[in-house]
Amino acid sequence: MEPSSNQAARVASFRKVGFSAALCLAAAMAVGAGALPVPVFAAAAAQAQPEKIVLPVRGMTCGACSGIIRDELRKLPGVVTVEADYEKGTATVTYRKDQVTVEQIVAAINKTGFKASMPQSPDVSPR
Ligand SMILES: [Cu+2]
Repeated sequence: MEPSSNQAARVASFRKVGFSAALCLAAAMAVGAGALPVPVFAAAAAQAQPEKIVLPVRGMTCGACSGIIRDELRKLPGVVTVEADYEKGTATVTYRKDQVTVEQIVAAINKTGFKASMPQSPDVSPR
């Protein structure tokens, strides 16, 4: 599939600021291209921009489950925003990679009793 010029421009701007363009593009595709919350990035323009990642999480069955994950991840230094969606089975996290790693985020989710895994390629990501 040919990337749209919009996507290409996005990748180019990510590269300029040192983003992992492939990862961000994967996240954007996972949530549907164009659904990327641009204001989150714009607000952080002054400093290094946060990475965004969509993690598959198993075991969530209701809003309280996603709330537990949100509360736990918000305690982690470097985590900027957390959206946990029990219907999709995903946790969408923006974080500062100089302060926290994806491994630490996954470990924090697993500590709650839910099972998070590293992000998959867009082809097999839950929607
Ligand atoms: Cu629940």
